Amino acid sequence: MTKECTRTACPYCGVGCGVEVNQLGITGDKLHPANKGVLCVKGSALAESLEMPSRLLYPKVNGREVSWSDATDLIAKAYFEAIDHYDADATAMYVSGQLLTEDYYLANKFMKGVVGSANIDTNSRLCMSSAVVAHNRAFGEDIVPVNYSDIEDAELIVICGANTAWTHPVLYRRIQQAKQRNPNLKVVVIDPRETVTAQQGDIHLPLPNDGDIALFNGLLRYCMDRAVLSRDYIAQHTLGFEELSQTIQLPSYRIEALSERLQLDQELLSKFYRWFATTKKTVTLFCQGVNQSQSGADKANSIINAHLATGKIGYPGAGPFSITGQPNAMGGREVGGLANQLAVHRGFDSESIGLVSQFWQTTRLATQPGLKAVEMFEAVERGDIKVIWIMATNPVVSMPDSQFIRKALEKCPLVIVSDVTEDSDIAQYADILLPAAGWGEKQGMVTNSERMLTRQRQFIKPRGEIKSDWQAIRQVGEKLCALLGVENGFDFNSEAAVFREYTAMTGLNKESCLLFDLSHYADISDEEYQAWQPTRWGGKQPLANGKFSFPDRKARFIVPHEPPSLNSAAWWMNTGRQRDQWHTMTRTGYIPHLAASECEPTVYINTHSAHSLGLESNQLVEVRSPTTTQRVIAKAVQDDALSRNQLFMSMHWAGKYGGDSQINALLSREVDPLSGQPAFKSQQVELLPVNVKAYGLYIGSKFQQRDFIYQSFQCEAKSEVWRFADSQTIAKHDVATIGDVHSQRRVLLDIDAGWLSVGYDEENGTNILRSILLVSTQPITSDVSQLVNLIGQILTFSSLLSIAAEYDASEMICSCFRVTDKQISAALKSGECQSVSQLTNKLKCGSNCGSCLPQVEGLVDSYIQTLTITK
Ligand SMILES: Nc1nc2c(c(=O)[nH]1)N[C@H]1C(S)=C(S)[C@@H](COP(=O)(O)OP(=O)(O)OC[C@H]3O[C@@H](n4cnc5c(=O)[nH]c(N)nc54)[C@H](O)[C@@H]3O)O[C@H]1N2
Ligand SMILES: Nc1nc2c(c(=O)[nH]1)N[C@H]1C(S)=C(S)[C@@H](COP(=O)(O)OP(=O)(O)OC[C@H]3O[C@@H](n4cnc5c(=O)[nH]c(N)nc54)[C@H](O)[C@@H]3O)O[C@H]1N2
Ligand code: SF4
Ligand SMILES: [Mo]
Repeated sequence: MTKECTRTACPYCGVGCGVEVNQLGITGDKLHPANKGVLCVKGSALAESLEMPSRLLYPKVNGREVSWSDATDLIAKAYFEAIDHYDADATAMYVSGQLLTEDYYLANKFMKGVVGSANIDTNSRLCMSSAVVAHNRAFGEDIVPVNYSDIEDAELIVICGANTAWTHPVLYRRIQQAKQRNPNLKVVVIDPRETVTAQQGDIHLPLPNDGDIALFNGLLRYCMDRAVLSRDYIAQHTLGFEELSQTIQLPSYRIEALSERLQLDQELLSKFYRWFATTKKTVTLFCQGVNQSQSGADKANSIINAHLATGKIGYPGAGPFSITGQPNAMGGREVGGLANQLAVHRGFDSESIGLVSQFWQTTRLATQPGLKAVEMFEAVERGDIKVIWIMATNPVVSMPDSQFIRKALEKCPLVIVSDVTEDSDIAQYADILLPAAGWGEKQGMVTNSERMLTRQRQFIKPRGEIKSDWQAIRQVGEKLCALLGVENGFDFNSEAAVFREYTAMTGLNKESCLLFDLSHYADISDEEYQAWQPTRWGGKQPLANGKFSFPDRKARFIVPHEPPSLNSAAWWMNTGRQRDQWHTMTRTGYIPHLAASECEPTVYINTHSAHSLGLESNQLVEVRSPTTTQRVIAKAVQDDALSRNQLFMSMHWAGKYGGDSQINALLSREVDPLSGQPAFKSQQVELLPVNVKAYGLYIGSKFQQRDFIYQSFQCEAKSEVWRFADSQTIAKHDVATIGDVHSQRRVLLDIDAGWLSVGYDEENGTNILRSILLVSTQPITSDVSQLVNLIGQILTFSSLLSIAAEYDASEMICSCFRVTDKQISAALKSGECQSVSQLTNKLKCGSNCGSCLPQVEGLVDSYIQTLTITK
């Protein structure tokens, strides 16, 4: 780490918090407008993330280290030969919203400008593409018309399909603070699950899967019947309301019919409608519960319709607010890195094709949209794509039908992967593996959810032969230009030089109706680029003048179509995120305190449904795809946040952490036909009990993997934790085939429903505890952090007994200080603590990043409720 203070940006979510790095460590940047010094649990763990195991340091071809020059020769030649023998569309690139803007710009230029194919798509297809379609259809451009400060100005905040308390925690904290300042501010949460976000709302509407369009059409109907639509705004600034109004006049959108259809309490529903209709300053936040659906674009448009029809847009405290997932999802959209965009908010119209060809000085420009993510991997599987370069994303885990994606890549003649670790699942499919500079080693620009550009800055010297992604593309780009005999379009010597060309390109929009134009930075000097301060484009309030980006300057209403419902399905699988993990765990799985809250692949199920199936808590179950032979085994945990037929699993479990229990293996490739975004949140599945004869838990450092039916891994500070299960009994004499115990001394104890093996070494006359192996016919539910702490300690009879006694489940609430729900309840019950602040003082929970405060508050609230009931 450098000695000076470096101001940079967090590499995780789209809130885009500023981070300060100095000798003392990594903290929130007090001067950054997005977070003013605050970081969430993931941001607070950034220093630990720098200790990544299995860091990839050298380029490799078929597992053998090679020079960059040899690796990039091979890549350029492969692209050239595929273009020459087939055509440009026989090649592809699949990139990521975690690239920096400069990386993204060069990737887009490489594929669309030099290779001559728009087969460049990105994991933002899985994330933001429905919102992009909705913005383009309604506004004529992919514009987010809201800033974070609108949260503070609003009087009603609607959170639809977003678990903001967990996924955008610092933004959520701003909502909570705004509520403290303004007691009139109301929060409504629309989510089929009663998430932590929903628990904290004034109203929670637990709508059925994909019920959003009906809900928002019903809202318009309510406003229309009560004459509270903004007729002036509709007349002056919009088109298409007539057609929409015919739909919303259907009897099925009357509140009585809706409340029955959506199984929502009519009083609650009309309260939400009344609040929306009567509150001028209303912001509607939405995220993946809206976007990741067969009708994601229509869902997003139904929200935008409601804002346009009531004129709630274009002034402080109002507007539809699509929050971005990844740190630079927005930057990628600005660059134009999706297959159906050309560049800088432009599509494949002839004017744009002309302007972009001229700007890039190319005759090879792609002139039609390329393949969207799912289609792209289908083309790979068919053999139509001969070379694919995958950068900063892990599609063999994160794409739907991930087994299909694996098969496709196995068939592909050349797979190039740029990653920071060789442990990632995608790295296993690479013919050529390129070592990418990760956070802290690379630098460039990112744009957050509110269009604010922040510099990520380098503060660690890259080790080995690590290079930034843009440098890898530059090398290949230069070589491909030479092979094709075209002028070198990659003569950049720094990120600043790339940024200058990119911002100059956005000047193509100057004479158009498009708002996006950063060309005033085209002459920025290297020093100015270095000293860049967080800057938002789009002015104080984009769309404030009611002028949209269509030639007639009017916004469009879209008639949204309701998707088929999964209400009658036996089991509906909803998927998403946990508070403490990031995506496929490659950057958070190895940080012990982040791994402690959901410590094995888990399927959440309503208590009543679990009972009716005779399922005990923590028993393993099998989730099956109704259409393929895929199955996933996971621990069943009862959760009344879910409706009767709804299941929930997190998307994170991957690599050695999740073993074969990766939910996306089951999910179908069904997408929104308009955006191509997969329906990750609404999939039909089957649920079956699993015949388990033995449940196992191993804590130590030398687990021997066997062909168990289930296996998962949790990283702990002093040791590894493995959980496993088998359909065969595991007898005591099998002990040597599982743990490291055969090389040590051990004690074997019989315990309730199983046996326990404790491995230890004798050192200078004392016995040091090395491993604990527990096998039981019953699910094992102990809080392993207590057991882990025993490892390395002197083994005494009492520690042995405490191991045997330690089988009690608890939930990790505060990851920073490892405080469980049990400890909190005990402090409340004993009367020692009666409020969140007392708990924070005593147990420290919530006193670091504050990400768990909503849950701590929830525990205090429910404790107070039980007191009232017992009184
Ligand atoms: N901790 C953490 N934070 C993250 C990430 C992470 O990996 N970990 N990833 C980042 C990224 S890339 C993204 S895209 C965001 C995602 O952020 P969010 O969208 O907030 O997170 P999800 O958990 O994917 O899904 C949100 C909610 O949608 C609900 N939902 C499901 N179906 C429906 C429906 O039909 N209608 C409605 N209204 N709701 C529905 C789910 O129950 C879930 O609670 O998070 C970002 N932040
Ligand atoms: N079931 C289900 N599936 C989902 C979702 C869901 O809600 N449910 N959400 C979807 C969404 S919204 C998203 S955004 C995706 C996310 O899915 P992915 O993008 O596949 O997930 P990550 O784990 O972030 O993958 C990033 C990869 O890049 C590597 N990496 C990190 N930094 C760098 C770098 O600087 N350069 C390079 N070259 N590599 C780097 C990491 O090691 C890792 O292998 O998942 C999608 N999949
Ligand atoms: S909310 Fe958390 S993960 Fe998101 S940018 Fe801020 S610190 Fe990073
Ligand atoms: Mo995302």
